[in-house]
Amino acid sequence: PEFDLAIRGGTVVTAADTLRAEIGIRDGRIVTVAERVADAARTVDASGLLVLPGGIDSHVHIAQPSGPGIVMADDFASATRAAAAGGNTCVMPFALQPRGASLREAAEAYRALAEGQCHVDVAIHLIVSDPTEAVLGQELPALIAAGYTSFKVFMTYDDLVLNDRQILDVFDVARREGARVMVHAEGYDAIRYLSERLEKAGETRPFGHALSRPQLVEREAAHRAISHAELVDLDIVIVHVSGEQAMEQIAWAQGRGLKIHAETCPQYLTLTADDMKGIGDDPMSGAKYVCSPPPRDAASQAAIWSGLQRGVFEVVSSDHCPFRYDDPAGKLNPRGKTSFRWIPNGIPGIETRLPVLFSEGVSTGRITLNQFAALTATNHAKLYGLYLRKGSIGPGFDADLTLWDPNHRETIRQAALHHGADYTPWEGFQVTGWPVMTIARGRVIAEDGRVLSEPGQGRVLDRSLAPG
Ligand code: DUC
Ligand code: ZN
Ligand code: ZN
Ligand code: ZN
Repeated sequence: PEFDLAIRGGTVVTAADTLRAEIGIRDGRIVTVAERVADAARTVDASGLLVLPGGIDSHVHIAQPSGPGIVMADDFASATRAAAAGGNTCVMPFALQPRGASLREAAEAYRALAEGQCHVDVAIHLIVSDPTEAVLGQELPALIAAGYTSFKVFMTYDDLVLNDRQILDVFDVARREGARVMVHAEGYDAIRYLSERLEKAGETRPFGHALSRPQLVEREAAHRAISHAELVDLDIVIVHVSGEQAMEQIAWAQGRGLKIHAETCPQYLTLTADDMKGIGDDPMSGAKYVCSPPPRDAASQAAIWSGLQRGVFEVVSSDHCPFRYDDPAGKLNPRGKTSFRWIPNGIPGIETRLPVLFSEGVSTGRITLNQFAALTATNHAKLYGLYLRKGSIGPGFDADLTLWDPNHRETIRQAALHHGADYTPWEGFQVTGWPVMTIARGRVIAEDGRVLSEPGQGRVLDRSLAPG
């Protein structure tokens, strides 16, 4: 037979097109997309299904050091297993430079941790926490040239925060070397001021987390990041935009012709700050929803949806950052401490991102199928230097596909998920639309909720520089 695999009978969806077509795959790549393709060793019948580009989740945290006594709930095997089950074929986690340590060594150690463990392809971003002369002058340029073409900087957190001069310096390196910078925009000093005031007033519940990081904290930092980017003449990505106010700053900058890219996440479309109050008489259960920035309110959710519709946002990522709930190394009383300030920030979502966005976005008519493909795959590939290899369906692309049943109704349950966390923030959430098969480089890696791949089938990718 001419092909290893043919997909027949489905509706192929890309960022640009929706069409009835067959796909011929050989050696892990798409060779042909046509009305009819030739014989194949195996044929998958996609009748009644959508054939989407495999999900790319360009913002996930896997096995990331999270402070003394705190352990992330996923390693590379479990996170990428969950990713595969959720319709994803590529994820992008972060190699974190600890303060005082070498960025290059952190990148190499993190890559070694991933090799041989992954079910889907992985491309690694860096986190720059200590921009010393050696990092700015040698390590970072060398890493960018070696394929680590994107990195994240933080405007908050004791162990990660960069001051404004440091931000300008790393932006300058990124502009010179052509790298993509992701910015966590929340203001460090304002959060500290509010946190101390709340604790003094006895507000230590998980809900205090939301009160310590109101929208203006994100709005101010987003504006500051935009100003720094304009000063240095750099395109940046403002990640995990949660609030209407930060989004307004971004839309304002885009309206002035600045290339500010933006990402949002399902939690900012479907969860609210009130979730952090917990259920019934158990305020601590609100810890299950503690992430940064925090989810907002219904008005902010509506604004973020309109930003998706208008193109303010290019990507929807999960910001998967999993901690166990009922575990002293996780959310509940970490190391015996009881204030919201010690709850590790982050929620699991690598497996639920696509169903939640499809159901709330496409099934409700808020976004089109083509927007869905762009927001979940194509634009991730374009932003981070993977395009023409990944992110769409066409000759030459890796055969990374998700077969999607748009009519399948499902209730999200922790018991059915594959991640290492012991809960999901979307427990009991009902969705219409579900991934029924995930194909990665031409091999079926998940089908009907069962993961069929072995760890190591996914590769650690080197990347090229992304265009503007
Ligand atoms: N930032 C993230 O990107 N993820 C989780 C926590 C955080 O602060
Ligand atoms: Zn962040
Ligand atoms: Zn994150
Ligand atoms: Zn079904």
